[in-house]
Amino acid sequence: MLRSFCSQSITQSIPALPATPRDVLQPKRANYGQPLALIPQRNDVLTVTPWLAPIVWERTFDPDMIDSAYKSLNITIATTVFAVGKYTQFLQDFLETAEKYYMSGLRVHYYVFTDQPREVPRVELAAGRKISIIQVPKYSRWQEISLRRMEIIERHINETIHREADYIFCMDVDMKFHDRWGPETLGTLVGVLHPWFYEFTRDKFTYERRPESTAYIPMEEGDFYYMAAVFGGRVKEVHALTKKCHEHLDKDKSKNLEAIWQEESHLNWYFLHNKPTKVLSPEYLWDDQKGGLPSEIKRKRFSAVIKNKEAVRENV
Ligand code: UD2
Repeated sequence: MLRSFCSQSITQSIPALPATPRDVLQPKRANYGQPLALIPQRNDVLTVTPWLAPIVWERTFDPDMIDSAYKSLNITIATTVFAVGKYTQFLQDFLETAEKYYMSGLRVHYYVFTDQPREVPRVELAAGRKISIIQVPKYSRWQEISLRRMEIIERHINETIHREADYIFCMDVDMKFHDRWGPETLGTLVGVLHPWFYEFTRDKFTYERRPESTAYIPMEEGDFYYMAAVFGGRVKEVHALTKKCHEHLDKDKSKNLEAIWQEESHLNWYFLHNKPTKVLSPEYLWDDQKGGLPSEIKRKRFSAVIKNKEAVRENV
């Protein structure tokens, strides 16, 4: 049934791009501050994982140098966002703030998945940026709407995105950008630390704990608790991620199982077994319900807005 979705693309098309942008950065600026081998940029937070992936916090990168290196790469960043049912009300703020802060100066192709294409607001886009609207069904439970994103993204990457973009970020819609979110976030496979769990030890993480589930993580395993409101990477890697999570979601469903945090539980399983090559700090995924920022969070770049769950969800 899902194969028959109407795929409606608006605005002009951008030419197909090489699938593999260079990994070696060539900044155009030479006059940046020297990195000093004996002086860490941050001594209050972990800035590299045990598998040597950077954890991106304010002051761990030079934004001007990063911008000048990425602007010459001519890359396109696909950005998927689902707005089904009453969640269309979040699109305007999401898109308007993204145009202000998200990947400024780079090519961004938003893919808005919705059951109500007419409700997608017309937002003025900067040069090189475009929106495609893809119609999807509305499932009756919010959990189903949320978890089905994996299979829909998998299919859409297969059908079009693999030709249209180099990198992809998949994002929740009930969110707003507040500050720079730039190409320092790009990597082969990217996860984000959950703002409610980054201070905790692994036994406190809300991983799926039932061994019958494909998302099962034993108490003595786990690196971080990643939030499913954002994940990304090279298109091919994110395709592999969504495919595996979709397979696992289906396997569980056939046993009448739904993981405790739906696709977020499966994402955490995936990142445990396929380590992200870059991890974003909670600067990149804050939750407004947490209130003020603790001292380690120097900038709130993107955050979940406070919403009345009973009012916006299909079921409670
Ligand atoms: C939490 C996570 C979310 C995801 C989910 C797991 C937060 C802030 N977010 O989300 O990342 O892991 O749990 O199930 O903790 N959506 C619709 N229409 C609906 C329902 C959902 O479009 O009726 C889409 C929309 O893009 C939304 C996303 O699914 O942003 C996640 O749903 P949610 O935001 O209601 O779930 P929430 O906040 O509990």
